[in-house]
Amino acid sequence: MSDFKRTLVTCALPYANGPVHIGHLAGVYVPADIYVRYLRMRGNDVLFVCGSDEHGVPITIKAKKLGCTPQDVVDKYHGIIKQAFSDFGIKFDIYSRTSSATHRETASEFFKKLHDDGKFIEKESEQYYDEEAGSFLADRYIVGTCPKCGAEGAYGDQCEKCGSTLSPDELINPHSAISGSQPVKRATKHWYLPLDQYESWLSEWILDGHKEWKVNVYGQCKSWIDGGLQPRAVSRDLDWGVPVPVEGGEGKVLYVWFDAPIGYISNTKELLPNDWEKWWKSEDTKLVHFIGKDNIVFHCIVFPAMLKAYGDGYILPENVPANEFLNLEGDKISTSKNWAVWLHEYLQEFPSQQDILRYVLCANAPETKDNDFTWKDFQTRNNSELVAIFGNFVNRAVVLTHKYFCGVVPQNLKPEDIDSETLAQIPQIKKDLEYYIENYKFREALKEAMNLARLGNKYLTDTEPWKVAKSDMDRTASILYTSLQICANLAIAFAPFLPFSTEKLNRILNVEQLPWDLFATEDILKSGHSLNPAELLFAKIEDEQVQFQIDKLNATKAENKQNEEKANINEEPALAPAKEECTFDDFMKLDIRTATVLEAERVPKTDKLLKLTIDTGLDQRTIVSGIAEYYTPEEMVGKQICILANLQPRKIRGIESKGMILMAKQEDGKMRVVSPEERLLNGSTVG
Ligand code: B3M
Ligand code: ZN
Repeated sequence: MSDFKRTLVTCALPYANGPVHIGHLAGVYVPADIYVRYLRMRGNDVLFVCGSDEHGVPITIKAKKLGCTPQDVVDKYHGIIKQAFSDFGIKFDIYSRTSSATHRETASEFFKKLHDDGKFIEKESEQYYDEEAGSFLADRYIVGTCPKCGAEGAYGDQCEKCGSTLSPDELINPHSAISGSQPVKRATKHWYLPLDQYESWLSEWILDGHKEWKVNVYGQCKSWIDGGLQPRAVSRDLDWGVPVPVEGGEGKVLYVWFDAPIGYISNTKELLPNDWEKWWKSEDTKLVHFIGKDNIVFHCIVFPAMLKAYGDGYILPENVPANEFLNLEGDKISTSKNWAVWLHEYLQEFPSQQDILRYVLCANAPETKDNDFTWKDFQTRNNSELVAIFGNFVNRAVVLTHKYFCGVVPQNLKPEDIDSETLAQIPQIKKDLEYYIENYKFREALKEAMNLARLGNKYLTDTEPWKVAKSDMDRTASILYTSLQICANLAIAFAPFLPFSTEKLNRILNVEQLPWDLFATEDILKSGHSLNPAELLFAKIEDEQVQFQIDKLNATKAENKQNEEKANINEEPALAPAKEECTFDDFMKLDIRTATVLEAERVPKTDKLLKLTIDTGLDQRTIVSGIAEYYTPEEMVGKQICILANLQPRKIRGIESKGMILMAKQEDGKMRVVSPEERLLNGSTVG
């Protein structure tokens, strides 16, 4: 265990613009909760802090969609999210919200101090402005055609179709999502945190000082730092958020990523108004942020730079165990496409079965790479692990104890080697489990807990007390005594992972939660101790239940497809404007011919260029063409195309290109080569 006196654990504050789903749980909240429960069981002083992130554009967009105020949106979802966490046993010490008065004051004061201390730079820049709506447009409020994939409705910060990160300037045909009008550029002033000034400090702190961070986290930090950090705007032209508290800040609010992480501090303050500082300003506190991979830069670079700039003894995170993403049945989880398993819905369909989901999401957690949740896997893990191994073992041990010993832990009357050999394996399991949890490897840790159940199951199968009982009650007593000790160990090992089932198990064993210190010790359940009647720890998931869920997802998929098709029909891209008249002679100057692509390869160090060797009928020649965005080299080989054969040769990237490939270009950026309807001789003229 570490040398710290206390541990402050935070979880990313979910945006209060929708309910939470399995992706949230798997990536952030289940691992954090396991970690906290474990530390608590070991007697550590822990504070577990979270809350809703109620500012930012995602909230205002949702409000617009629903035709209500942002406050209505956050009030609704804050309640739903808080309830879902509590239903799943995620036991925060406080779950507050960034619209609270404490947060507003704290974030405001934080900004003001950095401002007054001269830690910001002020800059004017040109940003999109909607003249009809009379407001500046956040990146999310600018929509247009994606320059990468041609999809309509891409946002100024991202295309949801192809996942590319965009800037508003890249969008084709940008227009305002508020009024639909064409936005104009207008100058506006903002405050920036000059991250470049913190670059060498960050490099030393993370790249030299935290090599133990998860590879995905360390790697992202390294690429940000190596790429050179830029000043980041910490204010926005928006009317929803914490108002900028300094002169010139009218009509502006703090950037949501500036105020949200301060939420960790304000929520601590709200819970412990007189005692919060020891959690934030003492070198004895270990600060750990649990987050998803899209939040790494904010937690490892921006927030630490803010804390460093503020000074006053604020500590920095000791670790930031960020997870990758969880997909659902092979597709990216998407709130807008309703492609998710919502926690509140799960509980309606699988009442009181939170632990199955906790188990599956941890066993399959996206710790090192994106992972997939499937209902089939959910069923298999429940039926063949929780039910068949853990549940089955406990049930057999308890039922047999009731049958032969009236539910009282028997005496160890006739021990044999197999008993001590079995129990002797527990200390190693405990050690491994501890190592894995302390190093944020929760999947591996959970495997160890399940191995303990496997050990018990195997022990019963090997010793067969139901047979021995026919002739040797003393030996039966020892077997059940040993089995019940394993049950007690299981009630400790699984406690951080499966709180609801562990509670049941404790009830069956008739014990209060056993402390971690008893794990792998002898004689946890004394002979003479009475058990309660057996209950099933887990129930089988039937095929029909799984099929119901799959059908539901298929229906969502079909609906999405229909909507997409409708949208495509309604939103045909505009055509390019007609060109000026030309003479017949002008046209006749162009030598357009059919040709076949013989070879194709990418031009090294470019995204767009292919080098093609083509047969024009007249000769074989090289053309360099910017079509790599639309065709792979393999797709091009063998294609018959049309070329402008008499275009003046020119050098592109040092390669002589003779001619041009004719392409049809749709206004949204989509391009296709022009080919004769039927294959012709190469060199046939087009005119
Ligand atoms: N609300 C983003 C997210 O849910 C954000 C996290 C804030 S943590 C300070 O991805
Ligand atoms: Zn795209």
